[in-house]
Order: sequence, then structure tokens, then C-alpha cells
Amino acid sequence: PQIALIGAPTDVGAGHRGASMGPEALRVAGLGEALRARGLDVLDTGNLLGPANPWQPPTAGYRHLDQVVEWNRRVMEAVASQLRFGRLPVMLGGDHCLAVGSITAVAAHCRATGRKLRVLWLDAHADFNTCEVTPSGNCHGMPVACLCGLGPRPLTHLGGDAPALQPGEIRQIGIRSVDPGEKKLVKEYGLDVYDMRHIDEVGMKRAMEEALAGVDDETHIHVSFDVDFLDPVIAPGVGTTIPGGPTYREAQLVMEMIADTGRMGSLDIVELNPAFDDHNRTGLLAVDLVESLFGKSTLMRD
Ligand code: DIR
Ligand code: MN
Ligand code: MN
Ligand code: MN
Repeated sequence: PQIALIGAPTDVGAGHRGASMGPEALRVAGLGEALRARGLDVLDTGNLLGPANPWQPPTAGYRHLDQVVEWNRRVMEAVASQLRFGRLPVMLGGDHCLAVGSITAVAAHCRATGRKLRVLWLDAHADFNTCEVTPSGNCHGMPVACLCGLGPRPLTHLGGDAPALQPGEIRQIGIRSVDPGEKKLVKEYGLDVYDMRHIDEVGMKRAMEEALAGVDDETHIHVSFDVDFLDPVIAPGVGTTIPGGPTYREAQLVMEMIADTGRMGSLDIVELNPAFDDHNRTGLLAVDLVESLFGKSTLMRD
């Protein structure tokens, strides 16, 4: 299908300013051209507009909740409309709070078309905080909880019904930073977490085979790629670096194994923060990995 790039320049959900420059950094790194060079048809729909970052402290456990809700409405509408056109939406964040909007739209699309949904959440963080347990009040640490029905009503019910997603539809990969209260909730909700310890023990190949088990021709895979998934040695351009992430080759293997399924139907690229980057090297790396997600292979046998 045709690929639709949707820029969503936010940092209202984050603890640092600058992820709002992510969409442009991905374009400057050549995202559109790289995908076109693979023979793909790419439509860049430009950037969505939304409320500015008022840079306020949290109130009642949330920072900038009104702005987060408004941006998510706009992302949900844009992603839903591209899916209706039969296009493959690629949401360029922006911070990870926006996955509430993109995945709410994707989940509704899957229900309407009778497809099974598998969300692959590539992240250092579980993003399963609530206003009661969050250490920061930053909504980018909450989208998975919101999608599972746990959170403020305007986010949990963004698409009308809640929850948008069942925990069993999600696989989290690369996790290595989970807050104490968040960890209790992750266990209570039974999320399937392929954390770095597991990846160390069984290797990335087996971890991905496990995360992709059950994917079939009826499955729509949504990849939510938080760039802080990557080891900060190779990817410094994010707001919250956590050591001990996947290496370059491990990350490539993740992307290539997803591409091999042929089932990816939508993608978020979030948390790239050029203010922390070094000459856009993290942006360039993200583009390199996304090329692999769309089938570029380093194998000799393709
Ligand atoms: C932390 C950081 N768990 C929080 N979360 C981040 O503030 O909720 N998610 N950075 O991407
Ligand atoms: Mn995240
Ligand atoms: Mn993260
Ligand atoms: Mn983050």
C-alpha cells in the first residue's frame, strides 16, 4: 500500500522539550527518500497542528493533560482517515503519548475489518504508569495503560469505547526501566514483556520468535517504535536514555524479523529528540532501521 507520513510535533507528554522537532529531523535524515528508493509509494501529509507546550508542572498527576488529549484526537483522526484510504500510516512523533491516538485508530480499524491486532511496543520503558503511580506526571509514560483502559477518561475513551486494546494484543520488547508502582500494574494486567534480561538469556532471535508467535495472514501488526528502545551508545538523541539496550545488529534483527512477516500495517516513530542528538545521527539511525522494517535486508539471500 501507499505509505502516509503524518507528522505530530509534540513534546507535551515528555519531561524534556525537543521531541517536537522529531518529524523534521526524520525528514532531514531522508525518511521519505529512503522508502521511495525501496520502490514504495510515499505520501508526506505534512505536520498536524495542535496546542503549544505550556510547560507547566503536573496537576492531579498529569502534565498538560488537555494538550495531550487534543493532540491525540487529531492523531487518531489523521491515522483513521489514512487507514480508510487504504494507506499504511507512519506517525512521526513527537513524544510517545501520541500512541494512544494512533493505536486507538488502528484498533478500531482492525475491529471494523475483522483483522487480529498485534502491537509490538519497542521501548526501554513499559509506559504503563497512571496518575497514582507516575513518578513524573509525564503522559508519555502512560499510553499503554490508557489503551488498556487505565487512565483519564478522555484518553481511555478516545475512540468511544474502552478499552481500545486487550493486554494480550501487546508484546513489549527491549524493556529495562519500569517504575515500582508501574511494575505492579504490568504484572496485574499480565502484559507480555520481553525485557532485556530475557533477551540477554535467550537471544534476540528467539525473543522475537516468541513475540511474533501466532501472527498469521489475518493479523495487522502495529509497531510502536520509541527510539529510546535502542542502546544510548548508538542512539543518544532521546530525552530519556537508559543504558543496556539493543545493539545495532540486534535492532536490525528486530526490524528484519518484523518485515519478514509481511504483516506490518501501521507504525509510530516517537521520542526522537534532536536537542539531545549529535548531528542527527539518531535520526539517521532511525531511518536506517525503518528501511529494514520495510524490507531492506542485509542478507545475501534476498
Ligand atoms: C518514566 C519515563 N517511566 C515516567 N518514561 C518514559 O516518567 O513515566 N517513557 N520516558 O518513554
Ligand atoms: Mn515510550
Ligand atoms: Mn521510552
Ligand atoms: Mn521516553
